[in-house]
Order: sequence, then structure tokens, then C-alpha cells
Amino acid sequence: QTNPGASDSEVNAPMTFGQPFVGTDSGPKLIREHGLLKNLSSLGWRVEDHPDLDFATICSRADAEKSTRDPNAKHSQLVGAGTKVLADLVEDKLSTGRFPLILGGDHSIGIGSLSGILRARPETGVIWVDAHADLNTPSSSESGNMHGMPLALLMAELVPDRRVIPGFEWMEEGIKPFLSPDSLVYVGLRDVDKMERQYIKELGIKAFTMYDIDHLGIGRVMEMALSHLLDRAPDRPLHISYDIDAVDPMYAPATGTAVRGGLTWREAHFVAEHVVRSGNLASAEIVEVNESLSPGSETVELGHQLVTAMLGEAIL
Ligand code: B3U
Ligand code: MN
Ligand code: MN
Repeated sequence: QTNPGASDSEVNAPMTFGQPFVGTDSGPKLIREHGLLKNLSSLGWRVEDHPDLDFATICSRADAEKSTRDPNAKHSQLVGAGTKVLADLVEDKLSTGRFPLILGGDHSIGIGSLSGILRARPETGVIWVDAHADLNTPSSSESGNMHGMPLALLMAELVPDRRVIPGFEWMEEGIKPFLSPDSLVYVGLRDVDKMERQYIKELGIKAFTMYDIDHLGIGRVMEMALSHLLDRAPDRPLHISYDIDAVDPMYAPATGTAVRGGLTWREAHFVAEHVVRSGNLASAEIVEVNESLSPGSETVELGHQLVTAMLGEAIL
């Protein structure tokens, strides 16, 4: 069930330009220092560790080409340049049979990961674990922060032509990555903006909020989430994008936009454990761990544990 002996490629994407705080770039390093590689090897993965993507260099080049257009997407040239490189890397890993494990960085990297995934395997189903919907368009966003926009940029219904956002012209070249609204499921939502609510309703996106988790229990919610994605296509690959702010700030305070009333320690693990048990998980991502916002908290430890759970630790 896990993929014993399978090859996992760790892609480190220390992006910070999608949100206002410094420190989000330390996530990959800290999670690795927690012993991730050793852990994954002992689970039977052949790990290919990549050096951190050098967003400072990639993005400073983009900075020099800064456009004057203002689409209300802060640092869009920088986020665009970084996510383009990430998309190519993730696409390459999947096409050569690897399981990409992406360590962020802020959630704007989801634009890159999902673009690569959808170019390689357009039928992929996505589980987005987050307190937020990350479904703002540049015009609906009140903050202009791109970590609140990754899913909108992947939906043709919301942003049909990404060339309007400086830095994202690459998304309209070659195979255009688009995510169908029925290929997405949310888990853990509790801070959703007005326009995001409207998009979720209009597009019929399956969303399990904290209310649903309280009401039905995490077990039932995860069963329903996976059956939404897999009933019609039992063999499709799944991708999980795990924003650490889905977890209650009691356990994960070190993140940029913590929201009270989130997943407990066990619920957070269960989400990861249940998804990997499907046998369909083909890629995974963890984002928004920012140790500097709550130094010495257990957030990094939790992030590390969630990653090992997504790679099959709880399957005996
Ligand atoms: N929806 C708000 C807040 C937010 C989104 N993602 C995070 N925070 N982490 C926004 O800025 O779009
Ligand atoms: Mn997010
Ligand atoms: Mn979030």
C-alpha cells in the first residue's frame, strides 16, 4: 500500500513572496533537520534529496524585469518566476515515476506544484487541507497576497487567461494546467472570504469546514472527501496540499495566519493517514511553517510528523 522501495523526490521550495512575513523559507531546512530523510528511508522510500530551490536568485532575475502593471497580486513577478521553476521540476519528477514531496515555503508554491502535477497527470484529484480557501483572484483579494490565490489561478472559471498577471505568462504556454472544480476537496476551512464563498457555491466545490468535522467526525469527513474524488475515477492519482494553519494554533502557532478552532493533533494526523491509505496518493506538499513566528513551539515537529504520515508511517 505504501510504495515500499518507491522513489520519493524531495523538492524544497522556500518561497516567501506570496505573503508578508519573513521566515517562511526556513520550513524545508527545519523539517529536514528533524530527521526527515532518515525517517523516510526507514519507511522504505529511496529518497532523492534536492537542494533548496534558489528562489533568491531565480526571483531577483525576475525582479529586474518588473512590470508596471498592477493586478493586485503582490510580488507577482517573483512568485511567477519561482513557481515556473517548481512546475517544471515537479512535472519532471512525476513523468519519471517519482513521488514529489514538496516542502514550502508559503502556499503560493501550490501554483507551481499543481501546474506541474496537472501537466503530467491532468486527472489528478486534490485534497486541500487549510483554514483558508486560497481561492481569491487578484481582483477579489483584499490582501493582494498570492498565498491566498493559488487555486483561483488554476481554475479556468476564475482566471481564464493568466497572462493578465505579470510573471504568469508561462501558464498559458504549452500544456495549460487547469484544475476542474470537481477535482478539488477542501478539509478544515474556517476563514473564508466573501467572494471565495460565492465561488465555492457557484462552482460546486466540495468543502468540509470545521463545522462538518465537529458534526460528522474526521473519520466520516475523510471518507466522504475521498469518495467525492474517487467514486467516479477509482484509479486517479491524488495530491494532498497541507497548509499547517489547518491545525489549531494550540499545536501549530508558528504560521503566518493562524486561526483558532482548527484540527486537533490527532485529527491533523488522521487526514494524512487516511489519504495515504487510499493507495492513490502520488504527491504531497506541506506549507506555511514559519518557526520565527513562534520560536521553540512544536510546529516544526508537527510538520515533520505530518509529512511522515503522508508517506505512510501509520500503515503497519
Ligand atoms: N483569505 C485571506 C487570508 C489568507 C489566505 N491564506 C492565508 N491567509 N494563509 C487572503 O489574504 O486571501
Ligand atoms: Mn493555504
Ligand atoms: Mn491557510
